[in-house]
Amino acid sequence: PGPLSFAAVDLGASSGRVMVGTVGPGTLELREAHRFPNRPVRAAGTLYWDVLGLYRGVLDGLRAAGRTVPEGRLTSVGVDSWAVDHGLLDASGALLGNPVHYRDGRTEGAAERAAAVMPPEELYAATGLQHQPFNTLHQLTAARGTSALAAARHLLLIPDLMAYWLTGEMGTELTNASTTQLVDPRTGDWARGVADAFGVDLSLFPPLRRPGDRAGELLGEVLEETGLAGPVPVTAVGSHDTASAVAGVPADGGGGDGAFAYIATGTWSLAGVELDAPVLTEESRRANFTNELGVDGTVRYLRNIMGLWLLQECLRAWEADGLRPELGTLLREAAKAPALRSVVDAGDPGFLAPGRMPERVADACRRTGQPVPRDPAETVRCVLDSLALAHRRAVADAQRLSGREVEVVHVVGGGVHNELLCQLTADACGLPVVAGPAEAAAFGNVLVQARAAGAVHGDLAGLRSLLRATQPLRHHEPMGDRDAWRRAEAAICA
Ligand code: ADP
Ligand code: LRH
Repeated sequence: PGPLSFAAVDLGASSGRVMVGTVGPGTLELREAHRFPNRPVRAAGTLYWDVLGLYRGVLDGLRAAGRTVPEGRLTSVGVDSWAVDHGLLDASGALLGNPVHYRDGRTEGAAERAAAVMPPEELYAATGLQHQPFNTLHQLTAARGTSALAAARHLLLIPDLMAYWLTGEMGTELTNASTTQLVDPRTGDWARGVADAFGVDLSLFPPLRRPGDRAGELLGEVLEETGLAGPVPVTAVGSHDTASAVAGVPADGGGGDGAFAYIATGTWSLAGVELDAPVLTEESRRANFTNELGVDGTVRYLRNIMGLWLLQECLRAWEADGLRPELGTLLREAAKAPALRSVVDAGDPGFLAPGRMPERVADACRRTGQPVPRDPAETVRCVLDSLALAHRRAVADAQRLSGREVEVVHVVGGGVHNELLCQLTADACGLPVVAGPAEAAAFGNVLVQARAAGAVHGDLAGLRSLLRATQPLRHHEPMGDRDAWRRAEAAICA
């Protein structure tokens, strides 16, 4: 049989896309069928995702995907998206209100509220999850007493909600479930003690499924809407976008590259290493490293860094001011701006909420006694230097805390298009960076489907070798003054 075609639905915080992957032995191609913006909406004081708008984008994307494959025939569909967020559904399966955005302010004070229920050391030992105010556990605590939660009989994480609308079947995919702070990373099962202590009803979650499991079949109404030729199975993938992105890292498992670190750079930078078992030490908790679950029983041991969100929000502010910023031009100017003139802590939760980003970056420089960026180019340079510095710290901490030495850093995600960021990351880490693919999450999504369908075989290393053999990658060698990064790090840590 010839190569098979798969649709990867990949919903990022800044855009959603439906990609078509063509896979066979020695063949791996990915084409964009449809991309649509993901624009949150604030209404009556709450920040929401436009979840039906996103689902419309998925349907439009599947229709576009069908037009690109012979006889409109897809072998299967897989869905991944950002983590932690969810819809609540009543007993009939109707959505009870719009899913709230993880950047909404309702979880402010989550750390204190949680500590009153369970000491943070105990919570970390049980779940291995870094503290983020938006972890599903804290969102459910914040939603306590609302009529939606009272009426809810099902809770579906965003990709599981999309899969439910596509198939009529409910499930909870494990890699994304691991971001709820309600899963024990040692067993890959629910952390029942945590759920009991926090009063979370685990029966809201439909049964767990794993990447590669069958997740249903496109409903008749979906086939009609999209023009696809049925039957089309939906396959569970690493439905957490970062799990799919890490599966889509073109690392050399054969030892050529040695151990690798990865940085998935999109709206967030997720920087860390892949492990066989979680690290649940107190030192790891204090360093705010997380143990999320990956494809094939792996552990994604990583830290969340604010990522290109800082840049996205600067661009949005400048646009609102009528400046009409053009990203390519700004990046070219930023490359010429003075290096490491000022840096901010790109791990600071103070940058989580939307709004006024250039001013907030300037305020952070002022507070730390550093020069304030004088124009957009200098602000962009400050943001990129700060991200590279945070990448350096995360890669170093991941090695120290896991005991694994790293020889190469793989950068995947939209940030691959930003050559300056990739070079600064190589310089800051003092390690070679391999950049690409930008659409690693879609590749990871497609490869897991393709393996489930028998189009490819093997373990993660085998899937990655197919990526390495077929995709263009860019190499960045570390350059410049190493000591400058050490000094910048010392300034931030002080
Ligand atoms: P997410 O999945 O979180 O929505 P992506 O992985 O799509 O994020 O990455 C989006 C980011 O990638 C943008 O915010 C932008 O900074 C960067 N990016 C995308 N295209 C380009 C480009 N052509 N040049 C530079 N940066 C780019
Ligand atoms: C990246 C991501 C990240 C989560 C955040 C909520 O898209 O899934 O891994 O921490 O969104």
